[in-house]
Amino acid sequence: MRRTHATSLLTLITTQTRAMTTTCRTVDWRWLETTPSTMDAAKDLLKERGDTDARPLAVATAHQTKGRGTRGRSWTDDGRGNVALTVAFPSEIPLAPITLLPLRVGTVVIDALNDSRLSLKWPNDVLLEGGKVAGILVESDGNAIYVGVGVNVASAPAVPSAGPDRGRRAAKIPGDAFAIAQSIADGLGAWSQDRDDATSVITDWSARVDWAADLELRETGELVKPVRLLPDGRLKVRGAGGERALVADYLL
Ligand code: BT5
Repeated sequence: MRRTHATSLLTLITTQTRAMTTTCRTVDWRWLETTPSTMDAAKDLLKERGDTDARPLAVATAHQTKGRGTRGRSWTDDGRGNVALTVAFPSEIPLAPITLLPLRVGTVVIDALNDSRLSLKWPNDVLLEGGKVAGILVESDGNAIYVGVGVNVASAPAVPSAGPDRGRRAAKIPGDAFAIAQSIADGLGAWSQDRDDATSVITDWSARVDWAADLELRETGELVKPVRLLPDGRLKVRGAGGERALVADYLL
C-alpha cells in the first residue's frame, strides 16, 4: 500500500517534469526516476489504473535496484542511465500468436534501436558485436502480459563467468535512456494494434539473426549451429548428435 502510494507520487512528479519531451502516443506512458523492477511497478500501476484506459501501460526508468531476468536470474545496472522498460498489455488486447511473442518483441526492440550492427540471438537476446546489449523478459499474471526490456545505454555491467548468473559479456549502445525507452514502448504499442501472423514473425526474426554464430547450450556447454526457426518458435539446430529442435531458455 505504502509502496503503491509512493510510486504514484513519483509517477506524478516525473510525468510532469518530463512532459515536455513526451511523444509516446500508442501507450499510457510513465517514467520513474528509480524503482526496484519495472515488472513489479507495471503490475502495481496497472492495478491502480484499473480499466480507465484501454491502451498498454508502459513504465520505464533509468535505474532499477532489483531487476530480474528469466528463471530467477538477475538483470543488473551499474547506476543511472540504462533503460529498463515494461509494457503491460491488459488481457483485452489480443497479442497473437502468443507463442511467438518473445521473438516479435526482439524484432521490435532491434528496430527501435536502429543500429545496423545489432543482431538477435535465439530466443531474444539483442547482441552488439557479440556482446549482450539488451535482454527481454515476458511474464503474465492473468490480468495482463508484461513485456520487460533492459538495454545497456550508459554502462555495460560485468557479467559473472561462473554461477547461476554466468553469461556472455555485456555491451552498451550509447543514447538517451528516456528517448530509447519511449521508442521501444511506441514500437510495442504500435505492433499491438496491428494484425500479426506467424509467418511474418518468423520472416522478420530470421532476417535479424546472425545465422553464422554458434550457440552455446547453457546446461551442457555444447556448441550448436542454428539452422532455422520452426513455426512454433522452436529453433532447429545442428550439433554433434545431429539435428534437433530447441525450446527456449537453454542458451548462454
Ligand atoms: C534477460 O534474462 O535477458 C531478461 C532481462 C530483462 C530485464 C528487464 S529490465 C526491465 C524489466 N524489469 C525487470 O526486472 N526485468 C526486465 P536472461 O536471458 O535470463 O539473462 C539474464 C542474464 O543476463 C544474467 O544471468 C547475466 O548473465 C546477464 N546479465 C545481467 N544483467 C545484464 C546486463 N545489464 N547486460 C547484459 N547481460 C546481463
